[in-house]
Amino acid sequence: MTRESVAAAAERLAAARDVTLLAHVNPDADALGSALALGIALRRRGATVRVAFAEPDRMPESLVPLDVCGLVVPPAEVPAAAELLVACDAAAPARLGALADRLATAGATVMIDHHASNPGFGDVQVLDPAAEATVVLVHRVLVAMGEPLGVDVARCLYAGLVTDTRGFRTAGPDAHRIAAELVAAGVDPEALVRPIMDTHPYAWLAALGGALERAVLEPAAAGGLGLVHTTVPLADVARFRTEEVDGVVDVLRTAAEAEVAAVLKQVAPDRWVTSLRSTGRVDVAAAAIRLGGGGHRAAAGFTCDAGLDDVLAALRRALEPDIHRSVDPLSTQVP
Ligand SMILES: [Mn+2]
Repeated sequence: MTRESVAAAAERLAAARDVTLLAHVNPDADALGSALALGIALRRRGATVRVAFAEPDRMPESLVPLDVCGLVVPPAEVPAAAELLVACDAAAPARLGALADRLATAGATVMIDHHASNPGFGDVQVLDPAAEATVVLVHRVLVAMGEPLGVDVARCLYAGLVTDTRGFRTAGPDAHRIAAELVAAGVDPEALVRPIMDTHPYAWLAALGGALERAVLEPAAAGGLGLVHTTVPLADVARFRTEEVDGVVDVLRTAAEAEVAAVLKQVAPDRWVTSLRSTGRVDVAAAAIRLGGGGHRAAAGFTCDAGLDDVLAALRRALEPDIHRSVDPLSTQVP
Protein backbone atom coordinates (compact mmCIF):
# COMPACT_ATOMS: atom_id res chain seq x y z
CA MET A 1 0.00 0.00 0.00
CA THR A 2 1.23 3.43 -0.81
CA ARG A 3 1.31 6.62 1.14
CA GLU A 4 -0.34 8.10 -1.97
CA SER A 5 -3.50 6.04 -1.66
CA VAL A 6 -3.90 7.07 2.00
CA ALA A 7 -3.44 10.71 0.99
CA ALA A 8 -5.89 10.30 -1.89
CA ALA A 9 -8.50 8.73 0.39
CA ALA A 10 -8.00 11.48 2.98
CA GLU A 11 -8.41 14.13 0.30
CA ARG A 12 -11.65 12.64 -1.05
CA LEU A 13 -13.11 12.19 2.43
CA ALA A 14 -12.11 15.66 3.62
CA ALA A 15 -13.81 17.23 0.59
CA ALA A 16 -16.97 15.11 0.71
CA ARG A 17 -20.33 16.59 1.69
CA ASP A 18 -22.18 13.27 1.69
CA VAL A 19 -20.51 9.96 2.53
CA THR A 20 -21.89 6.42 2.57
CA LEU A 21 -19.75 3.93 4.48
CA LEU A 22 -20.38 0.23 3.93
CA ALA A 23 -19.26 -2.67 6.09
CA HIS A 24 -19.22 -6.26 4.84
CA VAL A 25 -22.15 -8.60 5.44
CA ASN A 26 -22.33 -9.97 8.98
CA PRO A 27 -20.11 -7.09 10.04
CA ASP A 28 -17.56 -7.59 12.81
CA ALA A 29 -15.92 -5.02 15.06
CA ASP A 30 -13.23 -4.23 12.49
CA ALA A 31 -15.70 -3.56 9.67
CA LEU A 32 -18.15 -1.53 11.77
CA GLY A 33 -15.40 0.06 13.85
CA SER A 34 -13.75 1.26 10.64
CA ALA A 35 -16.98 2.60 9.12
CA LEU A 36 -18.13 4.23 12.37
CA ALA A 37 -14.74 5.78 13.17
CA LEU A 38 -14.66 7.47 9.78
CA GLY A 39 -18.36 8.26 10.00
CA ILE A 40 -18.11 9.96 13.40
CA ALA A 41 -15.10 12.01 12.27
CA LEU A 42 -16.84 13.07 9.05
CA ARG A 43 -20.09 13.90 10.85
CA ARG A 44 -18.04 16.08 13.22
CA ARG A 45 -16.75 17.94 10.16
CA GLY A 46 -20.32 18.61 9.05
CA ALA A 47 -20.76 15.99 6.35
CA THR A 48 -23.94 13.99 5.87
CA VAL A 49 -22.97 10.45 6.83
CA ARG A 50 -24.59 7.03 6.84
CA VAL A 51 -23.18 3.60 7.70
CA ALA A 52 -24.81 0.44 6.37
CA PHE A 53 -24.37 -3.26 5.67
CA ALA A 54 -26.52 -5.56 3.55
CA GLU A 55 -27.25 -8.21 6.20
CA PRO A 56 -28.36 -9.19 8.79
CA ASP A 57 -31.16 -6.70 9.42
CA ARG A 58 -29.68 -5.31 12.64
CA MET A 59 -26.39 -4.41 14.28
CA PRO A 60 -24.52 -7.02 16.30
CA GLU A 61 -25.83 -6.19 19.77
CA SER A 62 -22.38 -5.89 21.32
CA LEU A 63 -21.33 -3.23 18.79
CA VAL A 64 -24.37 -0.96 19.17
CA PRO A 65 -22.59 1.20 21.80
CA LEU A 66 -20.00 2.22 19.18
CA ASP A 67 -22.65 4.03 17.13
CA VAL A 68 -22.88 7.08 19.40
CA CYS A 69 -24.17 9.33 16.61
CA GLY A 70 -26.81 6.91 15.31
CA LEU A 71 -25.13 6.64 11.91
CA VAL A 72 -26.21 3.09 11.04
CA VAL A 73 -29.16 2.95 8.66
CA PRO A 74 -30.93 -0.04 7.05
CA PRO A 75 -29.80 -0.97 3.52
CA ALA A 76 -33.01 0.49 2.09
CA GLU A 77 -31.80 3.94 3.14
CA VAL A 78 -28.56 3.69 1.18
CA PRO A 79 -28.85 6.03 -1.83
CA ALA A 80 -29.13 4.36 -5.23
CA ALA A 81 -26.26 6.57 -6.38
CA ALA A 82 -24.07 7.56 -3.44
CA GLU A 83 -21.92 10.66 -3.76
CA LEU A 84 -18.90 9.02 -2.12
CA LEU A 85 -18.98 5.34 -1.21
CA VAL A 86 -16.44 3.81 1.17
CA ALA A 87 -16.13 0.01 1.47
CA CYS A 88 -14.63 -1.04 4.82
CA ASP A 89 -12.95 -4.40 5.54
CA ALA A 90 -14.59 -6.05 2.50
CA ALA A 91 -12.17 -8.49 0.81
CA ALA A 92 -14.14 -8.34 -2.44
CA PRO A 93 -17.19 -6.51 -3.83
CA ALA A 94 -19.31 -9.61 -3.15
CA ARG A 95 -18.65 -9.19 0.58
CA LEU A 96 -20.92 -6.13 0.43
CA GLY A 97 -23.80 -8.48 -0.37
CA ALA A 98 -26.85 -6.84 -1.90
CA LEU A 99 -25.19 -3.41 -1.58
CA ALA A 100 -22.30 -4.35 -3.90
CA ASP A 101 -24.24 -2.86 -6.83
CA ARG A 102 -23.75 0.60 -5.30
CA LEU A 103 -20.05 0.46 -6.29
CA ALA A 104 -21.04 0.92 -9.93
CA THR A 105 -23.48 3.80 -9.33
CA ALA A 106 -21.48 5.85 -6.80
CA GLY A 107 -19.90 9.14 -7.85
CA ALA A 108 -16.59 7.93 -6.39
CA THR A 109 -15.50 4.89 -4.40
CA VAL A 110 -12.85 4.34 -1.76
CA MET A 111 -11.91 0.83 -0.62
CA ILE A 112 -10.12 0.35 2.72
CA ASP A 113 -9.11 -3.22 3.53
CA HIS A 114 -6.37 -5.53 4.78
CA HIS A 115 -7.27 -8.93 3.29
CA ALA A 116 -4.52 -10.59 1.26
CA SER A 117 -7.16 -12.13 -0.99
CA ASN A 118 -8.55 -8.72 -1.99
CA PRO A 119 -8.22 -8.39 -5.79
CA GLY A 120 -8.45 -4.59 -5.58
CA PHE A 121 -11.55 -2.56 -6.43
CA GLY A 122 -12.71 1.05 -6.18
CA ASP A 123 -11.32 4.37 -7.44
CA VAL A 124 -9.03 4.79 -4.43
CA GLN A 125 -7.63 1.60 -2.91
CA VAL A 126 -6.20 1.69 0.59
CA LEU A 127 -5.23 -1.97 0.67
CA ASP A 128 -2.47 -3.30 2.93
CA PRO A 129 -2.37 -7.01 3.80
CA ALA A 130 0.39 -6.22 6.32
CA ALA A 131 -2.06 -4.19 8.41
CA GLU A 132 -3.42 -6.19 11.34
CA ALA A 133 -6.88 -4.67 10.94
CA THR A 134 -8.72 -2.31 8.65
CA VAL A 135 -8.96 0.15 11.55
CA VAL A 136 -5.15 0.52 11.34
CA LEU A 137 -5.62 1.86 7.80
CA VAL A 138 -8.54 4.05 8.89
CA HIS A 139 -6.25 5.47 11.57
CA ARG A 140 -3.71 6.35 8.84
CA VAL A 141 -6.42 8.06 6.80
CA LEU A 142 -7.63 10.05 9.82
CA VAL A 143 -4.05 11.13 10.56
CA ALA A 144 -3.65 12.19 6.92
CA MET A 145 -6.87 14.19 7.24
CA GLY A 146 -5.44 15.93 10.28
CA GLU A 147 -8.40 14.72 12.34
CA PRO A 148 -8.03 14.63 16.12
CA LEU A 149 -9.30 11.24 17.35
CA GLY A 150 -11.56 11.96 20.30
CA VAL A 151 -12.82 9.17 22.53
CA ASP A 152 -15.76 8.11 20.32
CA VAL A 153 -13.57 7.55 17.26
CA ALA A 154 -10.87 5.98 19.43
CA ARG A 155 -13.32 3.40 20.84
CA CYS A 156 -14.35 2.32 17.33
CA LEU A 157 -10.72 1.93 16.28
CA TYR A 158 -9.79 0.05 19.46
CA ALA A 159 -12.71 -2.36 19.03
CA GLY A 160 -11.50 -3.35 15.56
CA LEU A 161 -7.88 -3.56 16.64
CA VAL A 162 -8.37 -5.70 19.73
CA THR A 163 -10.67 -8.19 17.98
CA ASP A 164 -8.79 -8.61 14.69
CA THR A 165 -5.51 -9.15 16.59
CA ARG A 166 -7.16 -11.49 19.15
CA GLY A 167 -6.23 -9.26 22.01
CA PHE A 168 -3.03 -7.90 20.39
CA ARG A 169 -1.46 -11.36 19.94
CA THR A 170 -0.86 -10.65 16.26
CA ALA A 171 -0.26 -6.93 16.62
CA GLY A 172 3.07 -5.44 15.59
CA PRO A 173 4.81 -2.38 17.03
CA ASP A 174 2.73 0.11 15.00
CA ALA A 175 -0.54 -1.42 16.14
CA HIS A 176 0.61 -1.29 19.75
CA ARG A 177 1.58 2.35 19.31
CA ILE A 178 -1.87 3.08 17.86
CA ALA A 179 -3.45 1.28 20.83
CA ALA A 180 -1.45 3.46 23.22
CA GLU A 181 -2.72 6.53 21.39
CA LEU A 182 -6.32 5.27 21.61
CA VAL A 183 -6.03 4.62 25.35
CA ALA A 184 -4.54 8.08 25.78
CA ALA A 185 -7.57 9.43 23.89
CA GLY A 186 -9.81 8.00 26.58
CA VAL A 187 -10.54 4.36 25.71
CA ASP A 188 -11.12 2.12 28.76
CA PRO A 189 -10.02 -1.25 27.32
CA GLU A 190 -11.71 -3.53 29.86
CA ALA A 191 -15.02 -1.65 29.77
CA LEU A 192 -14.97 -1.59 25.96
CA VAL A 193 -13.78 -5.13 25.32
CA ARG A 194 -15.65 -7.21 27.89
CA PRO A 195 -19.11 -6.80 26.27
CA ILE A 196 -17.65 -7.47 22.81
CA MET A 197 -15.39 -10.46 23.47
CA ASP A 198 -16.16 -11.87 26.92
CA THR A 199 -19.89 -11.71 27.60
CA HIS A 200 -22.45 -14.39 26.76
CA PRO A 201 -25.90 -15.41 28.01
CA TYR A 202 -25.85 -18.22 30.58
CA ALA A 203 -27.77 -20.54 28.20
CA TRP A 204 -24.86 -20.34 25.79
CA LEU A 205 -22.60 -22.26 28.15
CA ALA A 206 -24.58 -25.49 27.60
CA ALA A 207 -24.67 -24.96 23.83
CA LEU A 208 -20.92 -24.36 23.82
CA GLY A 209 -20.49 -27.54 25.86
CA GLY A 210 -22.43 -29.43 23.18
CA ALA A 211 -20.28 -28.02 20.40
CA LEU A 212 -17.10 -29.02 22.25
CA GLU A 213 -18.48 -32.50 22.94
CA ARG A 214 -19.10 -32.96 19.21
CA ALA A 215 -15.53 -31.97 18.34
CA VAL A 216 -13.66 -34.51 16.21
CA LEU A 217 -9.88 -34.67 15.88
CA GLU A 218 -8.46 -35.90 12.58
CA PRO A 219 -4.68 -36.14 13.12
CA ALA A 220 -3.94 -37.20 9.52
CA ALA A 221 -5.78 -34.27 7.94
CA ALA A 222 -4.13 -31.09 6.66
CA GLY A 223 -1.12 -33.00 5.41
CA GLY A 224 -0.67 -34.70 8.78
CA LEU A 225 -0.76 -31.46 10.78
CA GLY A 226 -4.19 -32.26 12.13
CA LEU A 227 -7.72 -30.90 11.87
CA VAL A 228 -10.21 -30.47 14.68
CA HIS A 229 -13.76 -29.68 13.69
CA THR A 230 -17.23 -29.33 15.14
CA THR A 231 -20.67 -28.05 14.26
CA VAL A 232 -23.13 -25.50 15.55
CA PRO A 233 -26.61 -26.75 14.60
CA LEU A 234 -29.27 -24.56 13.04
CA ALA A 235 -31.24 -24.33 16.29
CA ASP A 236 -28.25 -22.82 18.12
CA VAL A 237 -27.30 -20.55 15.21
CA ALA A 238 -30.88 -19.24 15.23
CA ARG A 239 -31.08 -18.95 19.01
CA PHE A 240 -27.80 -17.24 19.82
CA ARG A 241 -26.03 -14.12 18.60
CA THR A 242 -23.03 -14.18 16.28
CA GLU A 243 -21.07 -13.01 19.33
CA GLU A 244 -21.65 -16.49 20.79
CA VAL A 245 -21.52 -18.67 17.69
CA ASP A 246 -18.40 -17.09 16.23
CA GLY A 247 -16.51 -17.63 19.47
CA VAL A 248 -16.61 -21.45 19.29
CA VAL A 249 -13.63 -21.59 16.97
CA ASP A 250 -11.51 -19.69 19.49
CA VAL A 251 -12.01 -22.52 21.98
CA LEU A 252 -11.66 -25.27 19.39
CA ARG A 253 -8.38 -23.86 18.12
CA THR A 254 -6.76 -24.49 21.49
CA ALA A 255 -6.54 -28.25 20.70
CA ALA A 256 -2.78 -28.87 20.65
CA GLU A 257 -2.98 -31.84 18.27
CA ALA A 258 -4.49 -29.88 15.39
CA GLU A 259 -2.96 -27.16 13.26
CA VAL A 260 -6.35 -26.34 11.77
CA ALA A 261 -9.65 -25.75 13.56
CA ALA A 262 -12.95 -25.62 11.71
CA VAL A 263 -16.39 -24.73 13.01
CA LEU A 264 -19.26 -25.54 10.65
CA LYS A 265 -22.26 -23.37 11.39
CA GLN A 266 -25.56 -24.58 9.96
CA VAL A 267 -27.43 -21.55 8.67
CA ALA A 268 -29.99 -23.56 6.65
CA PRO A 269 -30.63 -27.33 6.46
CA ASP A 270 -28.02 -27.79 3.69
CA ARG A 271 -26.03 -24.59 4.01
CA TRP A 272 -22.92 -24.40 6.20
CA VAL A 273 -20.81 -21.35 6.98
CA THR A 274 -17.38 -22.58 8.04
CA SER A 275 -14.82 -20.65 10.11
CA LEU A 276 -11.22 -21.82 9.76
CA ARG A 277 -8.26 -21.04 11.99
CA SER A 278 -4.65 -22.16 11.87
CA THR A 279 -1.64 -21.43 13.99
CA GLY A 280 0.13 -20.29 10.83
CA ARG A 281 1.70 -23.38 9.29
CA VAL A 282 -1.32 -24.03 7.08
CA ASP A 283 -2.67 -21.22 4.90
CA VAL A 284 -6.38 -21.56 5.62
CA ALA A 285 -7.16 -18.61 3.33
CA ALA A 286 -5.86 -20.70 0.41
CA ALA A 287 -8.14 -23.57 1.45
CA ALA A 288 -11.08 -21.18 1.87
CA ILE A 289 -10.50 -19.60 -1.53
CA ARG A 290 -10.56 -23.09 -3.12
CA LEU A 291 -13.99 -23.47 -1.57
CA GLY A 292 -15.29 -20.11 -2.73
CA GLY A 293 -14.45 -18.14 0.42
CA GLY A 294 -11.52 -16.03 1.56
CA GLY A 295 -9.74 -14.48 4.51
CA HIS A 296 -6.30 -14.41 6.05
CA ARG A 297 -3.56 -17.03 6.37
CA ALA A 298 -4.53 -17.83 9.98
CA ALA A 299 -8.26 -17.00 9.85
CA ALA A 300 -10.59 -17.61 6.94
CA GLY A 301 -14.01 -18.90 6.02
CA PHE A 302 -16.29 -20.19 3.30
CA THR A 303 -19.92 -21.08 2.70
CA CYS A 304 -21.03 -24.40 1.20
CA ASP A 305 -24.46 -25.45 -0.03
CA ALA A 306 -24.26 -29.17 0.70
CA GLY A 307 -24.79 -31.77 3.38
CA LEU A 308 -22.42 -31.89 6.33
CA ASP A 309 -20.46 -34.95 5.12
CA ASP A 310 -19.89 -33.36 1.72
CA VAL A 311 -18.71 -30.08 3.25
CA LEU A 312 -16.27 -31.95 5.47
CA ALA A 313 -14.99 -34.02 2.54
CA ALA A 314 -14.45 -30.88 0.48
CA LEU A 315 -12.69 -29.24 3.41
CA ARG A 316 -10.33 -32.19 3.94
CA ARG A 317 -9.38 -32.11 0.25
CA ALA A 318 -8.89 -28.34 0.24
CA LEU A 319 -6.52 -28.65 3.21
CA GLU A 320 -4.34 -31.28 1.56
CA PRO A 321 -1.07 -29.82 0.28
CA ASP A 322 -0.77 -29.80 -3.54
CA ILE A 323 -3.82 -31.92 -4.18
CA HIS A 324 -5.89 -28.89 -5.11
CA ARG A 325 -4.10 -28.65 -8.42
CA SER A 326 -5.34 -32.04 -9.58
CA VAL A 327 -8.68 -32.35 -7.76
CA ASP A 328 -11.47 -29.82 -7.82
CA PRO A 329 -12.62 -29.57 -4.20
CA LEU A 330 -15.82 -27.93 -5.38
CA SER A 331 -16.83 -31.00 -7.36
CA THR A 332 -18.92 -32.30 -4.48
CA GLN A 333 -20.14 -28.93 -3.33
CA VAL A 334 -23.49 -29.16 -5.05
CA PRO A 335 -24.96 -32.63 -4.61
MN1 LIG B 1 -10.59 -7.03 9.47
